[in-house]
Amino acid sequence: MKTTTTFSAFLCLIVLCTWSMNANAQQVFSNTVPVPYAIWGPDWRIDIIDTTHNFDPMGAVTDVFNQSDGSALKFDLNVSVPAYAYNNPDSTNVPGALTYAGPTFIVDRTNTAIDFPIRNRVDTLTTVHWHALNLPAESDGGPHQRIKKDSTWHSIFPIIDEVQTAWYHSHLMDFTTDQVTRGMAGIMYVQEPSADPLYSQLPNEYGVNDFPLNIQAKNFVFDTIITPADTTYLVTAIKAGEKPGPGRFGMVNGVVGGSLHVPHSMVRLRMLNGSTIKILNIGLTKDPLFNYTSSSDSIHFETMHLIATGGGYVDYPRPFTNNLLSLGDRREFVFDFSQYNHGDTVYLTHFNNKLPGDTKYGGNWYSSAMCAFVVDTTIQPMNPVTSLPATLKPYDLAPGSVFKTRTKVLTGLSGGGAGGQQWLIDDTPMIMNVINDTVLVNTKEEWIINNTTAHAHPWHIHKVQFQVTEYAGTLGFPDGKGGYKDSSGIYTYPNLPDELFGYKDVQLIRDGAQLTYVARFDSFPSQWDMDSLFTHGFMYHCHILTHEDASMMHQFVVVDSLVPTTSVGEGEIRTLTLYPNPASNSIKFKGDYTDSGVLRFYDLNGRLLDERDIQSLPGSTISTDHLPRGIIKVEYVSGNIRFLEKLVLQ
Ligand SMILES: [Cu+2]
Repeated sequence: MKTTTTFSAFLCLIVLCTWSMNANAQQVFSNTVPVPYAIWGPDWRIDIIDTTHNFDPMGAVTDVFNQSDGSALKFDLNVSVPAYAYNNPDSTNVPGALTYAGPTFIVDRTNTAIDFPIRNRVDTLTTVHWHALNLPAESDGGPHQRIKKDSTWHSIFPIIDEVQTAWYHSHLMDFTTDQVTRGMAGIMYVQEPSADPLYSQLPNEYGVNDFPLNIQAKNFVFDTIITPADTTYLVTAIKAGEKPGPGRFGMVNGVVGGSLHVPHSMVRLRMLNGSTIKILNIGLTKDPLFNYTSSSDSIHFETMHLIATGGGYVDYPRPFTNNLLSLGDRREFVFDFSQYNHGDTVYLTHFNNKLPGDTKYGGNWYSSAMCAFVVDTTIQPMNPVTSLPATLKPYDLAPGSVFKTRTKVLTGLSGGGAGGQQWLIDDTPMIMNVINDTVLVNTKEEWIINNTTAHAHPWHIHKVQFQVTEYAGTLGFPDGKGGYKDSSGIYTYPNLPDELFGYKDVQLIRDGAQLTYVARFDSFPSQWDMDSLFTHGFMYHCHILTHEDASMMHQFVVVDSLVPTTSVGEGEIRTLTLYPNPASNSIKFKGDYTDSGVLRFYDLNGRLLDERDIQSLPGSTISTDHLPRGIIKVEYVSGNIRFLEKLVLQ
């Protein structure tokens, strides 16, 4: 696939000379931005597979950039490299196989449990975490829900979240960087066409005027130069985890230099920053900004309208030019392409990706445009949207008084962890069997996150959508010219800059700044109440994946009223594990929890199937002959403590 000839190398050298005055050089957009196939259900199966992927199948990367010594390097990305994909090869209605990342799940809100059987076909442990969703901790797909090779994990939960764009990705302890970087990520739409009055007023035709954009900045590990005179690098592997860096190659849905054809009307762009490390400053421009060289240059950004943050609709379509997109965060924009002519191009640009004062993220940027949108009047949405509603959804702080306030301090140590740095919360690392916080279900809490490090961290918490009530310190947000406004102060609700507004599960906390938010830790529909259990933790962590892997992560449990918070020892946990699973005629338990209690079996709707008194579960053999085949729930109540596990009976 590598087709560089002496002649084209010569041309490259000419181009190189032409562009050597600038940090960035010409990029063409000859690839097609893939629109991941959508799965509407009811067949939600996915397989995690090893695959190979070409990030530049048409050879769009033709440009060069200067090294500090003035010489130039050319990267050849037009090769297949190892990757992971979430695929669904057994489904008959899949139009094309993915070679990278995952399909888009389009899920209606429902109080009925959905079963996502996830089969691990790769030669490593992994997990699949549903980022942004409020679900039972046992279905969350965090570090505890590991899926072994050749086994299937059933993640079962109702979709009770607000209409929003969520996503799913690997969350394996210590290895999230590697697995997400190599493709373990996909997007999920939560929608409610039957009850959401905004559904029909906003672009909603998948792949026509409604697009998922998994925006990533990647680094690649290259071979050494074949011959110095050739100045050509070859891609041999994607392993940003080992030398993560800022990610020089910007891409959308797994291709660099891609074009996406859009209709001559309003289009909904659901942006996810799925990068490993880099915080993006995203905007739409008519110019691809190749010649940008100075922070005093003024860049014209087109105006988009923000309709939703990570947790759902905002109050009204808020005009934005460029905007800060933190790692793991999602933003939905609507942009009006009817102002252009057929064939016109608008670029999705990530501008000068460094944060102010952070010299580590400086340097020459390989390309500024992540993809090109090409207006195509032959694309005809069934129901083209020509104007936006004046208002979207009322926004107020979550009801109720604050039940408890917690303070977390982001800290770091030099000399350990990934990249020579250990990142911590409250000076302590993530330990799998230590619960750091116990939250009483159905309460509202206030969390204060104080970043004492010299690095910005995008704070992320599972299960809940939070609302910023105060931010003190330096806040970096786009200035409309392509850089950042860099403002210091105390911002208090309701007088928040747009950057801090809305339901969020990710918020960037700049170095030295302090974030305060409120969130409700609510329960699930009645048949799921029993799942609020202290044995399954939810995570909160920095979403810079290398920081997460370097231990800037802790866990909390949400307990119900049967478990007084005073009796749950934060920092201690005893285990009880059911095996085998799947099982047929009987099950056993192992672990160090030997207290007497009551063992119950339920079906997935919460109907009691069987109940018996137990003296000590470890060592007992429990017959399951009389129970229905399929998935059932096994509950063990002992004093104020409950264990819960799903069991597959074959
Ligand atoms: Cu961090």
